[in-house]
Amino acid sequence: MPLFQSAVFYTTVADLRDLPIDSRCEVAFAGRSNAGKSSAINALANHSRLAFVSKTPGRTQHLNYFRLVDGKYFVDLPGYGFAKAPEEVRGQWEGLLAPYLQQRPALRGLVLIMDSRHPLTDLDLQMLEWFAPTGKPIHILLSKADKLTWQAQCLTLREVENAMRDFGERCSVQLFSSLKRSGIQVAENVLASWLEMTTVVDKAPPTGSRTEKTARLRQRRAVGWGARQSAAKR
Ligand SMILES: Nc1nc2c(ncn2[C@@H]2O[C@H](COP(=O)(O)OP(=O)(O)O)[C@@H](O)[C@H]2O)c(=O)[nH]1
Ligand SMILES: [Mg+2]
Repeated sequence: MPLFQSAVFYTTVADLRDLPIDSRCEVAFAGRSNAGKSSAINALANHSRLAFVSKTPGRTQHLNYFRLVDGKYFVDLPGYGFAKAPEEVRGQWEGLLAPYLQQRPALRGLVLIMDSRHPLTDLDLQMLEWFAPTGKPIHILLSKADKLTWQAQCLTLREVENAMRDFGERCSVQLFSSLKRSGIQVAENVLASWLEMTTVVDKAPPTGSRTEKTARLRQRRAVGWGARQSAAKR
């Protein structure tokens, strides 16, 4: 069973005073509106509609808490980037988001979702520049990877990895697709370690299984390819 499968919607917080007091560990999800944040939370929880409750009118501007197990939560933050009045943006940032991200002891790290076709927007960079000095880790999901070719995925990953060097070693990046359900295990491992939860390790295939034979065959082919390469160089 996926680790976060028991996630349930818990509460919506519009005021710092209403933050859950029993929370020991939580992970916040941020990103531009439409980047795929709700879909990523749903994919991690293996639940098709869980995070879409945060689309309910009245909840989109607030923090939405999903309880994983006792005292551990995912927190869906308001998406940024939609045209809003500057004073509204400032009010929300200064009154709720900034103090939450900066001062919440239970917050273990930030997952930043970026559409892999348009990563590193100005607002993403502002968020990174602002959050990195807290010293807490940041994990970037390059979402909707299914919309890129394999080659474009590799290029984007490298580009974002290079840009992340400026933000210190507590920042990691991966490709992700909620649609194809790819990258989920990698993300689950990162979040499990932040939340001090234990991931369920798949059982190793029995010796002599087809999977193992295929792996050996692939290894042999790879070795053969390497050998041809070095022969060509000589
Ligand atoms: N192709 C594809 N579309 C996705 C993926 N994740 C999200 N979407 C689509 O992108 C749109 C915005 O997704 P949503 O999760 O609501 O974004 P949010 O505003 O960041 O919460 C929706 O139409 C989703 O169906 C993905 O992995 N692949
Ligand atoms: Mg959403």
